[in-house]
Amino acid sequence: MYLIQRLSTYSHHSTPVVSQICNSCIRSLSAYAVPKENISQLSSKVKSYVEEKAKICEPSDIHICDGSDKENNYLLGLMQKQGIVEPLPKYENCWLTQTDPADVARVESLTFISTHNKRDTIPTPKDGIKGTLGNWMSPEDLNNALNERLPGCMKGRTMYVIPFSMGPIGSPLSKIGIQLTDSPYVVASMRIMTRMGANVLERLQNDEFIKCLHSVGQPLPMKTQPINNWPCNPSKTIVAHIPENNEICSFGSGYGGNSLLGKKCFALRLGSILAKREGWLAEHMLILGITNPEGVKKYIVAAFPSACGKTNLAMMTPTLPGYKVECVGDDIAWMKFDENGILRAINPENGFFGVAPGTSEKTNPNAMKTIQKNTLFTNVAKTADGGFYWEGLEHHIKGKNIGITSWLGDSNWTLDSDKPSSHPNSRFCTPAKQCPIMDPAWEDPKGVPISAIVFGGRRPKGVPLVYESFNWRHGVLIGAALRSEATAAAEHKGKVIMHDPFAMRPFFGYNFGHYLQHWLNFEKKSNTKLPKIFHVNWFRKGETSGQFLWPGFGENSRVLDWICKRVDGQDVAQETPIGFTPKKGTINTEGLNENIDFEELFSVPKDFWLEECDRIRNYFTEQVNNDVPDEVWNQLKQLQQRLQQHK
Ligand code: GTP
Ligand code: SPV
Ligand code: MN
Repeated sequence: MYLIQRLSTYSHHSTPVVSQICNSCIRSLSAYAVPKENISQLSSKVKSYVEEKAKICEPSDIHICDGSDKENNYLLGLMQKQGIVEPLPKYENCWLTQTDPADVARVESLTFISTHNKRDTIPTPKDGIKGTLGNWMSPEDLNNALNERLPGCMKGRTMYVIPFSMGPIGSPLSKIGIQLTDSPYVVASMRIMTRMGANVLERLQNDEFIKCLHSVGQPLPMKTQPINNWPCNPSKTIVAHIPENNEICSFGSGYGGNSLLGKKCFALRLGSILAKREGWLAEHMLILGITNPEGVKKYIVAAFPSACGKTNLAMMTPTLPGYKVECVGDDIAWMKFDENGILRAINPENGFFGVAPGTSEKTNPNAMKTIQKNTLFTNVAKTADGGFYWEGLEHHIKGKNIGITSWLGDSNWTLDSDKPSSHPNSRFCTPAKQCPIMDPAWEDPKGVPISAIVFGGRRPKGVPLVYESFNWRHGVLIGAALRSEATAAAEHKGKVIMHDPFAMRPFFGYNFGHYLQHWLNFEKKSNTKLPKIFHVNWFRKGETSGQFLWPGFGENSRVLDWICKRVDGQDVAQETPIGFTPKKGTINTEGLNENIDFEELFSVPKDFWLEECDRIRNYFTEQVNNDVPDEVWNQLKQLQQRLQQHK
């Protein structure tokens, strides 16, 4: 039994307790949002999901979101009153939120996947080794964990029902979810990041959907004052996935990938499971289109770990004269081979949840244009004249006498302060359609045809700017062996080089060994035109200088150009033990104003790479153990042999 708030106002009920959601209640509760008539006609499946969870969580109110402007304005106004957001009057409809500093990033250690068979979810690590390829929980333990947390967790709060589509509504590649949440911030964010509202329910009819439950885990009245008016429950946080039920339950965090459940939980973790089952790929990849001066266009996907440059590359302004880059997506790609054997990709998202620090007119002018309106900023600093500020925007304030309040509320923050103005994982949440270089086909239900797959990470040493795999199998090894310097996007500390296979380590929905086999299997299918596979590294530093050897950002167009030439089969590559690198002089340097040490940038140091092989072998042995496919071992052995034979 659960209450529907303000029951006194609903005089048609004879008792204050209802055991079913009454359509007329729903209509009244959403009155300000002017719901379309059909919103109150929840399908029986949605209705029973909402009823089941409301019974447990005991919200005092239920609000079916229709996705309208009116509803959004109402929610923003409500949050302003509650001190959750404040307007940034320098721009149009832009808002700033500061979270509790204990809730600022994804929590990988508290993210679980629950299946009956543990090995379906994670490989069994070698004896005595702690697994790092995901966390498994038994259904019993998860049941206990949720029973300890969920009952009454929404008391005093409104439960919002968010119908959303990952992918363009109606695309054969799209999927629908229903997220229940007690956070209006999550509603406003989901409205930007997904296609959300009444038209999704219309499309859903009585079909199945992904069930997403989210609570900040702080029923009212709270026992202690929330910090920054940001309710959360870090000591009880859990982000749980139950693939068998197509279900996600997230408790205790209101931030990013922990709470916007369409993104990592649905589109990647459950998505990768559906993809394996149905023969497609759900990947942590950006999607871009690049057109050369002759007007030839190619689409490329690229997997880099969190905070390693996907948003930057996806929206880049090429410095190469005559080239054009257009954006399809900046974080997630759903890809499927079509009936002609062409790999086609859609971006399941509708917005960008981008890293703010480092974003500027110089590094990403298109992102700067995108975020001038209808954008939610979280954990960035603000200027006294109602603007945003973060590391990388120093030129906005230098020489001006503008006060800055840091994300932690220090209103005397200056460039000399010893703490950064913004959290390193602070983000903007902004509608994709506002990006001035969205690709004309970014919402094409068929998806865009992919010519190349690129892996990359932050590798200060040893890894060249770009190299190409010898074939698909070797490319799978390159993805599996991906390593990168830790960033602030999760709870990791320090600059250690971590293994992050396929940039998916935090996002695998099932056993990584089985995932590798899934990738390898595409080679065996007849009639698939397999894209070429590459590895890039914008972050190599000079052995003596300690400075980046490559200017990056818009200059990365020169690397994309080389990749396109290889896709066309041009003779611009030379063989090295690790793959093909550019022949001398084949990276187009037209208009490049910097002196680049190409010798060092492309060197393949033998000792470094032999050590890298050892690390990868150890990693596979310790972490993936019996689930490493033979072909991956074979590829690693061949790499090592090529290195040993190399002078
Ligand atoms: P998630 O949203 O967490 O998945 O991250 P992302 O991969 O989209 O990362 P993003 O593009 O936001 O990049 C984050 C950081 O990488 C910023 O600090 C950028 O300044 C830096 N960065 C991006 N591209 C380059 C580059 O080409 N060179 C260098 N040196 N830094 C870069
Ligand atoms: C990432 O960490 O890869 C992100 C940010 O894209 S979050 O949505 O918080 O996962
Ligand atoms: Mn990401």
